[in-house]
Amino acid sequence: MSERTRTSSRRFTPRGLPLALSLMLPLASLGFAAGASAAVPKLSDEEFAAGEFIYFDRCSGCHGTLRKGATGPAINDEQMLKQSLSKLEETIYDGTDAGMPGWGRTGELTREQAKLMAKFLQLPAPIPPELGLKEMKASHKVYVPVDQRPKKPQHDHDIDNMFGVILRDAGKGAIIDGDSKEVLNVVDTGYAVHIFRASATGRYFYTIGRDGKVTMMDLYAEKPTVVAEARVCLDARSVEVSKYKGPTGDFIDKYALVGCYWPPQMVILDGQTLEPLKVISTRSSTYDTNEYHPEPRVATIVASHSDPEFVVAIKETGMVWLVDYSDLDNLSMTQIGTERFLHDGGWDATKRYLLIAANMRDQIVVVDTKEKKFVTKFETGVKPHPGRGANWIDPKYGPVSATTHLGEGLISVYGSDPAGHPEHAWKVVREEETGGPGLFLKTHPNSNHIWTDATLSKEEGENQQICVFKKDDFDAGANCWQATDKGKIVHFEYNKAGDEVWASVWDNEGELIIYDDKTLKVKTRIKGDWLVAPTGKWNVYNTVHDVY
Ligand code: DHE
Repeated sequence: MSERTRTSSRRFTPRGLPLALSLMLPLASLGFAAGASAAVPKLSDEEFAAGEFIYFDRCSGCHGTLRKGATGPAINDEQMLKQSLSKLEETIYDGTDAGMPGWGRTGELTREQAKLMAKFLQLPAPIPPELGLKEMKASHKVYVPVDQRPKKPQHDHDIDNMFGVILRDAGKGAIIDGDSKEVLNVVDTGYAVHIFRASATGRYFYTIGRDGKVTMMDLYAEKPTVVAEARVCLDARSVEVSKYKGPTGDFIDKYALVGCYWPPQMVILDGQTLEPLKVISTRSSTYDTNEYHPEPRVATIVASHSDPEFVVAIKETGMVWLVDYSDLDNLSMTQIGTERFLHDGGWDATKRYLLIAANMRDQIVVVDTKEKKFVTKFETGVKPHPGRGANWIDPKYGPVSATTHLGEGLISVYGSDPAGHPEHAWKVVREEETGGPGLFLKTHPNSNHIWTDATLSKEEGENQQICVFKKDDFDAGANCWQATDKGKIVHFEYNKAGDEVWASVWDNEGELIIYDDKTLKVKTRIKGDWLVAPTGKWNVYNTVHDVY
């Protein structure tokens, strides 16, 4: 059997099912000595491939494909060789106070896998291959051609109140009728889908897998089905669909944009068929020091409602690109310097300002998409993480927006109405403790509540809590309760009417808990063998109209 060492030629195994399956094989005991690692470790090809997949699945999102760091620190082989294998194994298994999850403690990695990863990190990072239009087109499939799709819905369900739910570790997605709670279909998607987005008409749901596979589902079909797919990245987190109709043209559902983590690029696809049309590289320079970066990843993407533009956050360089899709042959864009390590974000209530977390700088940045300019940035707390955020009207401060934090149990509320309340705009006006370090918050214009999770808390039971704040009595603090005794609570979504909230129990035997938003009482629980590791979920109407 050949072995990987520091001097081995670098290569990367393209990710896919065979690799995922290889993970399910028990890893042989690796038998290396703990202590300062003077020697470079050795891994067999099989072990190296398993390490690559675990790195891709659990580590690259924070540390980067090339291990140059982003949300997590840089972890290249030289730095890792300075640590003993036992210390590295402990970090991987137990996590750190700085916020790294303990992958062993959370049950995601076995002790043997943590040992394997310690060795893997002391070897040079393999450089993954590039992916061009030719390879993307080879993966492109249209299952139902446009002219064979129905002209109107083939069922009586209210499409606006349908929900798309990620079944993360099953590589599937579920479509659920938000009124009857009937599971309309469970469909194959890419691996570990990160988000769903609805098309501008609300007819299609698009998903993006961590493996870069984008799928689209037709909600007019008798049973929602996948009508097209393509693999346009090797690692990805975001997808969005064009929403502009106006003097420049009708681009409703015309284009989809997928943002890749690797290769560092974005891809414009036909919104009806997912045919890949154009690749735009993000390799460029940092906004501040103007140094070349080999791996600027695409983080959040939103579609402008008022211009034919995708608004794209480029993580490592700290740039926001306004990509004008009205003429793909003569593509133009505005490149706006903001702050490094952009991650997630969404619109203010007017959909003019985009508020994005530069999480490793503890800041929220504000971009004015009308003037196409950077507005400002301000500190909130340790690693802000708004998801798409939350917008409401505060009785004292007027229109406000808010974020939770990865690094502490804190909700920060800031003014977001520079026209009507300039004195509060882009300043933190309220802060309250949540149940613990969390990922998401959500509200709805028809609700008096803001819901927060504490998914990242390491305290026993805290990550199973939900905490809710009142818009009209925010100072009263959070009303918190333990919502489950298994898995973790993650992510919320309202129904179209804004009177019901869906929360996920992130567990292999997952659940969706549906609350009455007024009484905070459980209305119903959705369970089933098919409900494997539910994470994000999206209501069609709220997603089309960016209601949050
Ligand atoms: Fe996410 C949003 C990246 C970890 C669930 N996540 C996003 C977005 C990005 C991102 C760039 C914004 C997409 C957009 O709006 O266009 N997420 C990353 C990471 O890099 C990170 C830190 C590590 C990784 O390797 O993926 C990460 N994310 C997670 C998780 O651990 C979660 C809980 C489960 C999972 O899939 O791994 C998770 N991320 C989500 C969800 C959203 C999201 C549910 C969308 C929130 C929304 O309301 O739109």
